[in-house]
Amino acid sequence: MQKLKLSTAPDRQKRVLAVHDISCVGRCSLTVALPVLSAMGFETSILPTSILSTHTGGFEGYTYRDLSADMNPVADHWRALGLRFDAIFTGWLGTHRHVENLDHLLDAVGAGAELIADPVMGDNGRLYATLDGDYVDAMRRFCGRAELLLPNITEAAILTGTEYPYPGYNRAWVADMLRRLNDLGSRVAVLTGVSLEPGRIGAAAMDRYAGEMLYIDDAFIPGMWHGAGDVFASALIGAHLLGTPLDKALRLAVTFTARCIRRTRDAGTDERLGLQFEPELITLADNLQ
Ligand code: PXL
Repeated sequence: MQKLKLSTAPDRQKRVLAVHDISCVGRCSLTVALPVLSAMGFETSILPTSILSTHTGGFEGYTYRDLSADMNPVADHWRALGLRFDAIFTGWLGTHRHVENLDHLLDAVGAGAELIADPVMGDNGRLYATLDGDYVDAMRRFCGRAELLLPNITEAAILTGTEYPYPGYNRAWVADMLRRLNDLGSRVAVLTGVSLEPGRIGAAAMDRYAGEMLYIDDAFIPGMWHGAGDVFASALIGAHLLGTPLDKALRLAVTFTARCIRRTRDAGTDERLGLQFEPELITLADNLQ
């Protein structure tokens, strides 16, 4: 098979692989990662893990087609082509089989790629209903390989075997959790959906070599903002891969997500349709350094 001709120029466009489900309706996972990373200038390839008619958050009767059997043959084809990625970004995966297939993917095309994992598993202290203990075990093991890890508080508690912080937490708890996440193996841990004062919400991060906690927040807007984690993660990853320092990348992603939430709240559409991020993409691209 004829190998791909890949650029080695230092200023070449970076290529990112996004590995998530396709929820056909309800803006999350690939229907967020692909447009956001494209708008930020990346060549974005996708590996769909499954296809659902909608996401699973609040819809009844959604369809689900498992594509796990296709993942390894796809990776083998890419290996034969000599394909390489600058980063591999994983999100909602479906079952433990999908997570296990990632080892094969990394063997095939992972050399030189930065592995970025958003271990999508749950929210508000609860595991998503479709996931089970095997999934959690597989995800915990896989996250040990990630260089950048982006859980919310529920997922961080599950990954580190920590009690969910009910009724709340403080700055010291968040800093400790970031350290525990980095102890799993990551260089940078980012904790999403962190609120350190009433009426505010944002994200905290720690680079294991810097050791200090960064925290950026914005106004809290009550609601069930489906896909907000994916909007935030995609923007943060894009900025990070462009070489933006962590504090600036965090601010860019928090501000972008807050603007999308505000716009969605003002529009008053069904929250299950996800965030109206598309009209904000121009501002996001303009704000890149
Ligand atoms: O945005 C997270 C997500 C992704 N994919 C599917 C989901 C969810 C959250 O519920 O159900 C299918």
